[in-house]
Amino acid sequence: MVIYGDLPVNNKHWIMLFQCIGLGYIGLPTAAVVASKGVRVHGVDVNDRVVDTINQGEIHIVEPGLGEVVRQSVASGMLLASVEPKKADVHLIVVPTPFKGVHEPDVSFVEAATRKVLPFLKAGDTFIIESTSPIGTTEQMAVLIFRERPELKGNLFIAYCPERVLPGNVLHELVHNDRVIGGIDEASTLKAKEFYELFVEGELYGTNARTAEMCKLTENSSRDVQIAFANELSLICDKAGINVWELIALANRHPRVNILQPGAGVGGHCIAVDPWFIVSEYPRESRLIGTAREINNYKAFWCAEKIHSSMLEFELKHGRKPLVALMGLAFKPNIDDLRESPAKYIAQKVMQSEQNNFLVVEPNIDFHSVFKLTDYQEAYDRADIVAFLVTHDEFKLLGYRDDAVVLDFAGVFKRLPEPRMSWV
Ligand code: SAJ
Repeated sequence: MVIYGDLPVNNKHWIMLFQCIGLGYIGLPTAAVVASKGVRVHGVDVNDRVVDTINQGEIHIVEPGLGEVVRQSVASGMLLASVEPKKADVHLIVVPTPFKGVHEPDVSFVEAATRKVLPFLKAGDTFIIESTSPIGTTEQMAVLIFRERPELKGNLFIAYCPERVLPGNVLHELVHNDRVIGGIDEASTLKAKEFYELFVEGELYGTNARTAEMCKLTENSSRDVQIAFANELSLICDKAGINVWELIALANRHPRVNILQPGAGVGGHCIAVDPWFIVSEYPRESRLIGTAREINNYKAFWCAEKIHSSMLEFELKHGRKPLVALMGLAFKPNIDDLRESPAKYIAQKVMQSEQNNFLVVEPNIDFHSVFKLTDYQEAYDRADIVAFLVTHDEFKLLGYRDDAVVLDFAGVFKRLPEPRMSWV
């Protein structure tokens, strides 16, 4: 067992021990990067299997480059994981904020983590929340802390700093992205900034806690609204017989237009979730944000309906049921993450009544407990109807099949299924 006290201390840091509560997609990379800067890190997670895995120098998530940083940090004794918190100088809360009820943010994990660390806080400590949180959460946690530990009032720095990293590029973005840091007071903002200066090479922008909380929700809502615009265009273009990909490429030649890409819907645990944190609290004021969410959800439903109607058309025309290839299950290209995936939703929906006539493809995973997976080339070659749900790189190398019905929802070939020239 490694005892922190036995290890050489990097004296240039004022932080003797950094404590990271939550060792998931954001917490673990942050813990490992901070450890790699010569600061001792105590990582805490409720899951003892996660803790054991990390203490063996291994990782439980898929993220390029992370395995090596964790291995080195653990081997050097700078990173140690546990299910229990301890005294430290900086405490970072990086736990999930899921939904409860109808799209209401559930901050109970943030609160539980705060309560767990409460007995270990001491005067002069810095307490930072990174979990995506509804406006006012940091202030609420400050109230909770000072109610239980009134002697710390005026002696604790409390701030909110949202994470902004893109899954798949976390290690680079963790260091190079600019950060927004909002303290409950000026001193807290400055102290939290000092912590991020240890490993962030991007700019650090100070503000208050509520603005920092809203900033995170705004970033992901902005992307959601912009994708909804692209998805809405795809619905209009489908009816109008216009190639939406060509349309967007042309419109984007305007110097002040930059439309995103339509797809099978919006997935992941961030963009498909965070806008609801605004909508649930400010429903009357956030009509555009709420509508964007509905449009992006509807797009997945629409894709499933399209597959169904293509299957019926095929059966009417050929007198037999078609074989359908569902290409991709991940929530976005070239990853193995299926969380909140519109592609998975579509597959589940179209396969509800019958499973036999579908070939499900996901080249980034070997096994799925619900779907029997087929090799992508085999599925593509055999199917009568091919529905592209994700633009994985492998799919782009396939030759276009003129002899199949190609439903290119994700924009692999960016072609219309068939020429529709109503003016001829
Ligand atoms: N998508 C489209 N069209 C596009 C771009 C994306 O349909 O033109 C879809 C993707 O296929 C996917 C979804 O949107 O289903 C979300 O993918 P993404 O790559 O836009 O974002 P995430 O969820 O991987 O990461 C986002 C990032 N936020 C922003 O870009 C504003 C990331 O920086 C955040 O840190 C992350 O959410 C988070 O954790 O909040």
